Amino acid sequence: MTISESAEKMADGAQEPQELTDGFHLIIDALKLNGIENIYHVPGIPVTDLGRMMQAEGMRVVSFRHESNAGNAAAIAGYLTRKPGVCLTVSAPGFLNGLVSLAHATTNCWPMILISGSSEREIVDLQQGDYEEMDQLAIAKPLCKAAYRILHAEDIGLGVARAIRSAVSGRPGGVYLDVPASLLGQVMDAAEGAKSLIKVVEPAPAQLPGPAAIDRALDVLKGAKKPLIILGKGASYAQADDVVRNFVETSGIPYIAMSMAKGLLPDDHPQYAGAARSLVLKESDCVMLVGARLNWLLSHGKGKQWGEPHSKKFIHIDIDPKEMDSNQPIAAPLVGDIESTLTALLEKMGSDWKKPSDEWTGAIRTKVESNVAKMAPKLQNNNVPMDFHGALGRLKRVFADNPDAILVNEGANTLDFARSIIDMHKPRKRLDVGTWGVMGIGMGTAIAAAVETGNPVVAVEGDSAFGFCGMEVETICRYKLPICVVIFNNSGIYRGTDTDPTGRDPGTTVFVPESKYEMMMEAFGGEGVIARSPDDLERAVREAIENRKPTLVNAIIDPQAGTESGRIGNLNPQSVVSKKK
Ligand code: ADP
Ligand code: TPW
Ligand code: MG
Repeated sequence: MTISESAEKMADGAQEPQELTDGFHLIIDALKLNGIENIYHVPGIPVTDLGRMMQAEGMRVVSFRHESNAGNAAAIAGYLTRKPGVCLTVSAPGFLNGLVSLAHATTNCWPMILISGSSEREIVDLQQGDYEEMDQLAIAKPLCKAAYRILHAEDIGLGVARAIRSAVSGRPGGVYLDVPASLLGQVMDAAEGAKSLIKVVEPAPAQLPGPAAIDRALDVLKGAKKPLIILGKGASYAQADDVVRNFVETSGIPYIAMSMAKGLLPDDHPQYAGAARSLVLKESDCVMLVGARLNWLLSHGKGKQWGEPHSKKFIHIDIDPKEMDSNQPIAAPLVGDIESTLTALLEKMGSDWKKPSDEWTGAIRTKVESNVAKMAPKLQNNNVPMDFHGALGRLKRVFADNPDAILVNEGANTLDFARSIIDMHKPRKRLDVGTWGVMGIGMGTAIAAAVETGNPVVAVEGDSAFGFCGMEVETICRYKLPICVVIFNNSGIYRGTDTDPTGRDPGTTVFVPESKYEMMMEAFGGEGVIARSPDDLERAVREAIENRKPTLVNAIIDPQAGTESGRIGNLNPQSVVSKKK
């Protein structure tokens, strides 16, 4: 019903005045009914009032300076909560700015919904040049898990329910929800509207592998002499922390954790083989993947790093059947959710499970201890200018004393060194660039981490990485969030030493040397600190965690300290021709 129709109906006096609702409120009610309380947003036509009304209705609406950052916030909110993180944007350009993060969420298997306003369908479809004209639904479709458009107010409940279920069921991912401007103003009877809403029942149903699959996997495990478990961010997403721990400890199998799975069990766990990664990947004869894909981050399960070809059997737990055999033959596929699958395995393992030999676990322990001892003196250096080890050695201590603090991490060297140096002690406390290695996730991630958990957040940022999202320090100050941004300022991408061979311009990877990033935080009322020594750095970060004030620590790092592309320099294409020059 249009506004004029319903007004007419009320005016003719034939009936009781009708209580009405509209598209704006139905969207809000549908989200709230499904437990979605936080919205990551950039206002503008046609969604400005929607954002305002969401706030008025008690939702937490965080207004960003750029949709990429709002979208990255929604993506990580999905990872942290197992509910879709919601990003709300305007049409065409705002939608496109949000779309990268929707694709990022999908790639990482995190549930997210991008709700974008859109222009008049009739004009868009005839390409008559409407305000911010774009066929958003068609553009979103190939980049996310599902995409829907709602045309009628009475379908809002259904549209939101479909979006939620699509985002969180099976392998989670990003969903696009197209909300035409004309939908928001549509009115309908309030009671009918309330009845049209859907509370999604069991949005992510448990999924169990059959008993034969469980037996097969246990047979493969029993036959292994040198088994290894790899925990991925699917395992930390699953929030089955106790079951994961119980399985690892009951099996006695050494494990390594992919970047965002660090801390799922504490990194100082006696079975943690992180510091002997090369040894276990090479020598193991059976690898059990738990919520981790054999993608580029694990060299597709082959190559020198993995030892002799065909020397291992793989067991793989994943909710998506298509993941099996994607890179290596999987001897024992376990298609199911991690909690149900590990529980089923545990039930059949019983209490007298034979743990791996001391020979295998002992060799790993020896390697871990010698590598940790080798690293220790480097981490204690107090060099000025700082190198990555000196600076991160101090942050390692800060996180050991503050296990609930959330570490957000991006950059190249800054990412790779921090990942291996800073131990995580609790699940889902390390948030980073994910499967694509996206620069610029830092501020959106930090903001959502603070909003969703209330915990203090320390964002350890390469200076380049920070540049992709730095304007959100204003958002951090405006919402008074307990976020400490630490910029590892080596004056460049990878290093600060590049030059232009012609002498005309700065080198392509360098920035203004020793830029005063701390002034950006001061500009908006936060604390800005320059740290030149590890002592300065440690003091400033401890203080920021303690007082929960928005803080930016500009940590000046030796421009020579990094290496090209951090630890993945081998992925840069090479040519004999360019080498010769
Ligand atoms: P990492 O980068 O840490 O190796 P990936 O993102 O590559 O992790 O892999 C995560 C995997 O976890 C995905 O294949 C996804 O389908 C899977 N997954 C997500 N949630 C669950 C769950 N609840 N149970 C089982 N598998 C899951
Ligand atoms: C969206 C390519 C990978 S790492 C990096 C870039 C630009 C910056 C590294 O410099 P930084 O870290 O952050 O100063 P450090 O410690 O090594 O000096 N655009 C996007 N994503 C990626 N990954 C890139 C470009 C890249
Ligand atoms: Mg840098």
